[in-house]
Amino acid sequence: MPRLFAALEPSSDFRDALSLLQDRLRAKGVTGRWLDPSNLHMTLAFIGAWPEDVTEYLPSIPVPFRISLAGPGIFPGAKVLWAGVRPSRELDTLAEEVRKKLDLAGVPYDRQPFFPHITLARKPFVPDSVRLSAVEVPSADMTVREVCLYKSEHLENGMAYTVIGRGGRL
Ligand code: 2AM
Repeated sequence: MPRLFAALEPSSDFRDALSLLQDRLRAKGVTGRWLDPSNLHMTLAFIGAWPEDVTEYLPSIPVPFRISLAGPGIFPGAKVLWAGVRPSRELDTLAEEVRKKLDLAGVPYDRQPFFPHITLARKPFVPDSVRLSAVEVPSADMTVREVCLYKSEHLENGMAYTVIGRGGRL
């Protein structure tokens, strides 16, 4: 059964900025299992193993809006190093709408509160001398036009996250 999640796909400029942020963190001595730039995404709802394609339940975005890259951080437990996405009302509303639609369709998802972030590395190690808040964040914005359905797969060389559907396009 595929492992599914709903997420935003970075534009190519946004992806380049994230990759540059990964480079800057590496240059400061931060290590970890870095996500390949092709795998970077911003999760709105994690569904997990589910037998059917749920693309038809993804909301469309009648009024596109902008999101901006923010500074890096680490969740308590230090398992994930992420790049923040500046919180906004539009983004919160979109995440709520995705989750509402999944609820209506009877599709289960992880109910952890939405915290907009893009995972850059798993199992990170940040040297004591590095203050994440002092790392220069490349400036990046993108327009959000669609919600993507992603499939998560274990491949020989690690995880791969692939877009398998796009909301509002049917
Ligand atoms: P994370 O990067 O912060 O771990 C695919 O696994 C995506 O779904 C990742 O962006 C991951 O967030 C997110 N996700 C959210 N809840 C998850 C869960 N319970 N298990 C695995 N991934 C989850």
